Amino acid sequence: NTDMGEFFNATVDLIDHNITEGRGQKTAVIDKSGSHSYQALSDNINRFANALKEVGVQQEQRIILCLNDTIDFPVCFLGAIKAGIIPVPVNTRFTETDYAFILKDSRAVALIVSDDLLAPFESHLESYPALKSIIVSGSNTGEHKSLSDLVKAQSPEFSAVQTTRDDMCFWLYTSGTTGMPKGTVHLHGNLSATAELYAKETTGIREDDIMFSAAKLFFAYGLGNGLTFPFSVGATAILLEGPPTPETVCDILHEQAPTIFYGVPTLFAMLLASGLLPKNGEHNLRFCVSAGEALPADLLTRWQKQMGIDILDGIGSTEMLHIFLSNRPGDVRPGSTGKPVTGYKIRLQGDDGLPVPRGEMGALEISGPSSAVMYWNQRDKSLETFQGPWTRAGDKYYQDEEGYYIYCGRTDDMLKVGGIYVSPFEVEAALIEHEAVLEAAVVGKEDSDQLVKPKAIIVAKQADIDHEILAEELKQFVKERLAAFKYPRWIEFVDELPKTSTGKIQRFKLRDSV
Ligand code: 3SK
Repeated sequence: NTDMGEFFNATVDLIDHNITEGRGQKTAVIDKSGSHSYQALSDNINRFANALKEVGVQQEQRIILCLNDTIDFPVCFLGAIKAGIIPVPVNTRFTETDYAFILKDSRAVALIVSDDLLAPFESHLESYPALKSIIVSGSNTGEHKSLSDLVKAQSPEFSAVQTTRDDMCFWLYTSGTTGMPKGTVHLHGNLSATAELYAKETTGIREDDIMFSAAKLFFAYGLGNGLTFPFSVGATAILLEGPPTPETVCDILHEQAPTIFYGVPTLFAMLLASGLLPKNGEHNLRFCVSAGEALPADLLTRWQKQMGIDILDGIGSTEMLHIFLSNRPGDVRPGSTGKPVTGYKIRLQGDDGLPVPRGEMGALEISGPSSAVMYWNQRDKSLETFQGPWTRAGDKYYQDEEGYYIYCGRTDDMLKVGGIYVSPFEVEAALIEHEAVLEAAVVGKEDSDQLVKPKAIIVAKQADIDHEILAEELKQFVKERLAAFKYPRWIEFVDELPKTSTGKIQRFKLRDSV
């Protein structure tokens, strides 16, 4: 059988209908530089695809995108996909070590990077023979090629290469408890599956929506919210280049009048505390969406009261690409993650590997059409996570008597802080580097909004050291070494850490004590 499967290209699927259905002049993206129409977006996607060919990138080769949220992100991401080239968007806050690993692991042949994000790559550029082109977005390109010059010089015509739904399309790197990030391999059909089943069917997005995601496009959550979903219905995406703070987010809510806002619980809590939110009746929001960490019931009710609209809490994963379990408009149960998104199956597994009875806690597994196929170069980790049609999430849930799913924590030691994974081992390793620290353990502790943040338990080398001064010093010490959100918000000093007879820290005892 030589049947390769029907032609399907994710870029063609997301973009072309907007032109054929007469939305060429409609605004697709609003970013710091202004409004960009669907026609301009489509033309620049084609120009970028041509540019990649010109610099010698071949179909199925990988290119790294380390880009801020501006129009350049969708142009590069979708341009590469149209040419059958594999874009690998990476977290703009990864460390130099992470980038060095990703360049090596992916054998990327090109790096497309925002000018202000180039520095951590500079020392590695010579070390990777596979890396042939560095293309810089922004005006400070230095000795490198300028993205805008390269794109401008190309034709706006480009025919998509022959791909199918099952062709490799893009990768997203995700962090684990130990080791380096894992390249999660997604297929061409996966983006449209999340748009159809979650965004359209579950939440009811529309062509007249203006969508604003605080989560950046390099996260699976942000990629759906700010790119796949708006383009799938011909809506408008607002992109925020800098960090989402109460000030920057509220400016957008006041001035650009989005109809859907996608956030994470930590940000919703900060927005409520800021006093900057528009009043009920003074905003254009139809609803909000929350993911990344469980949304506490109290936070949801305070938001409903102040804003007069719902937050649809859901859970997704990089491996499943977007949300597979969610509350729905008109069916929101505070304190729960809702019910399975149509087209996805959920099961909860007990320690014996069998499904748990209703009401009992089990490890969450998902089966659905947007699942990644593997982690690149990581056979053992792939086998653990991708079990035939089922994908393991690493979360524990139970299902109540009415079928709603209630979050109970992680199956591993990972913490989700502001929607982003934090490995306690990484924070411990940073703490241990301080000359006054003998041993360190990091666990999750709930703050006053019931949102988990890291707490460190420290054994100091000197018993008589001033704990207050050392605690402040250690917080600063971690902030200087890791992404700032990973620093321990609380530090407790103890004489010794609870350990097993083999010397392993008994984290559950520390968790109980916090
Ligand atoms: O963290 C989540 O819940 C999430 C949601 C959508 C896509 C990706 C992720 C990790």
